[in-house]
Amino acid sequence: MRSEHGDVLAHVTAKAGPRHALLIDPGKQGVEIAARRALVAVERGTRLILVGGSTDTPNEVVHATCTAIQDALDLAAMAASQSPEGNEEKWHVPVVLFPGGAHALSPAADGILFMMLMNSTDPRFLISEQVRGAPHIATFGIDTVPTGYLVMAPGGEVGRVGQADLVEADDVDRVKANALAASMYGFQLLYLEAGSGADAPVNPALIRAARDVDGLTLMVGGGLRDGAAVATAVAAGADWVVTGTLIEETADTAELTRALDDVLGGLSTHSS
Ligand code: 1GP
Repeated sequence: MRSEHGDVLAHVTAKAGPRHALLIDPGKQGVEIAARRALVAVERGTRLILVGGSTDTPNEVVHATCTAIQDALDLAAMAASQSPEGNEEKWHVPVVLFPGGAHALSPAADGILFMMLMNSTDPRFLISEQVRGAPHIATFGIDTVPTGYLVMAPGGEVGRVGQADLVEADDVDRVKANALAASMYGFQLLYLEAGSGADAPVNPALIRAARDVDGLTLMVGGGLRDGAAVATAVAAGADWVVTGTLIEETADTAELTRALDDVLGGLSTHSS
């Protein structure tokens, strides 16, 4: 299925080199700030906007946030189309739901990471929320990206809310087994999560363990705070790096731009 911003599954799984996704948590920022941050991020080179969080993200708030971001990107695309130096294509970045449950959906998104929290001990996060959400997603007609979601220690809020049996930093065999299971389920994307605001990102050895399994696009997030950490994750095999907290902590556009340029710089400075 093609949304206004193209085929989301094809975009996410494209072999396009390492890319950056900005996480906008609608529970942690107003809609105007969210839209401004997304705009600056795309201007600097971010290729995906994820919208979601573990708490305080009811449908109305998620919808208002997706709408504001889409409006801002559409306006920028229109301005670019009318300028001889403008690059309209650059602004066609999908806005994708990264939901905490079936209560955090919006038809204004281009797609959704349709996730199984693989190490949750609660059936809600393994299958029940997905079943509750599926009819709404079908009505919206938005793209779905079949995603395995695995939460590592320390896990933060998502580990607590999602009742995850956390993967420890040295448990490479467990990550490999989860990656194999994700692949056998037909998931296209595997998201390795340390938890938003984690004091340490996912251990690169765990990323390498997942990378060993062919065919999965790997997304890594939680605790990535600078270009060096991004470079380490990319060298270990991450296709996508996700940052949220770092951007939420910036006070103005200049700081935001500096933080984004540092993170995006990490995509190209890795040595494999
Ligand atoms: C959380 O992986 C994301 O789901 C981003 O984490 O907020 O630590 O960047 P941070």
